[in-house]
Formats: sequence, structure tokens, C-alpha cells
Amino acid sequence: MLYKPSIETMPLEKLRALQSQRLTDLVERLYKTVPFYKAQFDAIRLEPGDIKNIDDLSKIPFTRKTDLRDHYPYGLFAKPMDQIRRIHASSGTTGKPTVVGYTQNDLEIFDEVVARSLLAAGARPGMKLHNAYGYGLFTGGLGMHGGATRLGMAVIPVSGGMTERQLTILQDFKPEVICCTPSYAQTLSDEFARRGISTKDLAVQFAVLGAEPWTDAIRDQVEAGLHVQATNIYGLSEIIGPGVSQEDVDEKGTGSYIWEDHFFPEVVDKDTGDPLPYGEEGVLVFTTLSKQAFPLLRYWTNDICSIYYDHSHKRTHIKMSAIKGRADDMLIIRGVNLFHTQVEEVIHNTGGLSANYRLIVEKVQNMDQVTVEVESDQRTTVENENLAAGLKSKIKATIGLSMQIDIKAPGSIPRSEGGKLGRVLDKRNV
Ligand code: DLL
Repeated sequence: MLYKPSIETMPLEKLRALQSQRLTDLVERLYKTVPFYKAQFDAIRLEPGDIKNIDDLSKIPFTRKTDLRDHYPYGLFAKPMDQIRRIHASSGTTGKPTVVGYTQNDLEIFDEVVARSLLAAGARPGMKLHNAYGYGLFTGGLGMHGGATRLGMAVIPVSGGMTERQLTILQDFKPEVICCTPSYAQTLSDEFARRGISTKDLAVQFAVLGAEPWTDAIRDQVEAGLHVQATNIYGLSEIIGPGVSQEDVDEKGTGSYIWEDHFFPEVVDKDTGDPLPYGEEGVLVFTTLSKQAFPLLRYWTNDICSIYYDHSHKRTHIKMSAIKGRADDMLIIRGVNLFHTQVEEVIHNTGGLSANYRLIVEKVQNMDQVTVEVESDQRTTVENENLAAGLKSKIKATIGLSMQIDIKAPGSIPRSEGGKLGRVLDKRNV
């Protein structure tokens, strides 16, 4: 490994000691500088000195998105504005954006975790990165940019959108690595195919995909379509941006390493908030151990996954499973909980279907009805009918819900234009 092997392979006891030290320092600091945290502690008569090591973390209350909104824009900053060097924001589905800030030291941590992530994804110093994450308030563009520069790559700051230009740059500038959302990687791959351009001669070898949930269905399509090895990068603005966790290119499908020297994860029960054992699925909660400007204690991400140690692999850091969805994006269909990624997995296991799909949810005679629109290039009606019947029965058998299947011609389902793609159209409440 080229980058900081001492940290990524640190024995667990040493990692715990480092985390405990960082947590106790952080708690002292936050109690003094952020009135919200002082009030949180005082309300339950918790004192900074009660937090002696990382095992005491669960004594601390959660911080939620609503707390961030209530202190909009800068109320949770732990450093004065003259020490802030960058501000990002993420737009939620409702209301005001969430505003986050970074000191110079925070930006260095950001660069470091993204550099680690790129390296794990297969990138090496001297390679070129086609960066198709959006630049701007979104953390994706500038976050990947800084980390790639730190690693010693040449960044091509393409940003999102303008697909035609992306294709030209991929062909002519010869980047070895691309990063974008998985749905946009699908768009790029489809566009090459539509124009009859072979991707075999492209220089690109690695795709670093994240910012939205995705499964092996999309991985297979992108890997075949662009001739790359595709890995998952996860992160959120509140914690730092991209680079909270990353899948290793040699360990695809086994989860993403969380850089837990900086971001301490817990998975908790979505109803009770009780910490869950490793391997159980629940809500991911993070404590930022080393950030200065915008540190968070036990931040409730709303993302659903599990965390576990996997000692058969390269690093000692904990892994997280692919995100199934966000707790607030979970559909409830006739009483059954459903994430769109579950349907994506079944599509993947059915064969003959592309991973371009969306779910339309409606009320029909007061009953929830889900229609799966999915593309296939099978031509005859009979073939399409067979595919639809196969998918329908697999969905019923694995998810337990009856859904309508609508096989569509290639290119007829809306594509990502660079940003995050919504795969569900819920018409029930409009
Ligand atoms: O999406 C940061 C990012 C940029 C991550 C580029 C990866 C690549 P936000 O806009 O604040 O930040 O959105 C964060 O996106 O809580 C998840 O729900 C979702 N998300 C991010 N990465 C993944 C992923 C960026 N790999 C929210 N898989 C998070 C599933 C993801 N969901």
C-alpha cells in the first residue's frame, strides 16, 4: 500500500486508544465552544469528564438533521469564522440547506481520506482523474479534486452534465480513473453504446462511484459498458463529504472500509436508537473524531446498512455494507417496507434486463401498487412477456410483494444528467 499503511493497518487496540484520545479531546472542546452541545450534556447531567473513552460514546445523545436546521447556518460551528477556509452546503428535500464548514486542518483531513479512498479504488500517483462530480456547494467535485491532487494525480475538473463533452474528454484526454454517480456512469456507458463507440480503447480502468445507493446490477452494467473496475465511495457533507468510506478494488462486494481513525461509526436501531451488534442492519451514526470547524457527536445519518470487521482482508478498519437506502426514503407498500435497491438486486439476478429502471408507486382503488419500469433490448413481444413474468415471480418470491412489470425499450427511462438520480416516482401523495 502506498498511502499511510501505518494507519490503515493499525492494530485494533491502538486504533481504539487513538479514537478514545480524540473523542475525549473533542468532547471537552465542544462543551466549551458550542452552546448546543453544552445544553445537550447539561440536560442529562452528563459532564465531559464522564466520557473517558470510546466505549462511553453511547452515553451521548444523538445529533439529528433537525438540530442542524435549527442552528442554520453557522450555529454549530466550533471555530470562529476567521479560521474557516471553506463552506459547503447540501440541499435537502425540504427547506433550507445544511451548511458545513472546514478549517485548513479539516481540508487536509478531507484530502487525506479522499486520497486513501482513490488509492484503494485502484488509482495511483501519475494517473489522470476525470472528475464528473458536480463542483460547487456539493462536496463531491471539490472533495474528490483535493484528494486526487494530494495523491499526485492530474485532475480533469469536468463537473457533471454536458454528456457529449464528457465522452470527448474520456476519449481524447485519456483519464485512467473516472468518478461520478453510478447512475451517471450508466448514462455515459449507454451513450457510448448508442453512438456505436467502442469503449475498449479508452484508457479508463477504474470508476469510483457514489453519492447515491447502488447495487451489483449497476456495477455489472458499468464495468461491462466502460471496461472499468467500479468501486463504491460513500460520504456525506455533514461528516466531511466523499471519502468517509471506500471499497477496495481487490475486495469488491465485501463492503467499504470506513476511515475510522477520523469517523467513528455505530449502527443503531431505527426506532429505539440502541446500538446494534456488528452485522445487524440499522441506522448509521457517525462521530467525527478529528474535525475542528464542524464536528458532530453521534450524527444520525438516516442511511441504512450494517458494519462489521473483516480480518481476512488488507486493512484493520471496519467495513460497512452497501447502503440499502435512507430511512426516510423507505417505501411502505401494503405494509411491507421496501427500498428500491431490493428491486435492483432482483433485476440483477433475473438476467436479460438492463439496470435502467424506476419504480412508479400509485394508489389503485385504495391499494398501493408498484410498477417496475425496466429496459430490455429483447425485441419480440413474447420474449418481453417472458421476461416480465420471470421478474414478477422473482420479486414476489424474494420481496413478498406483487408488482406490475413494464418492459421498456432501451433509452425510454429517464437518465441521470450528472447529479443524484431519483429511481422512485411516488404518486400517492401528489
Ligand atoms: O453525496 C458526498 C459524496 C460525494 C459521496 C461524492 C460520494 C461521492 P451529500 O450530498 O451530503 O454528500 O449526500 C449524502 O448521499 O447520507 C447517503 O444517503 C447518500 N450517499 C452518499 N454516498 C453513497 C453511497 C455526498 N456510496 C447522502 N451509497 C448520504 C449510497 C450514498 N448512498
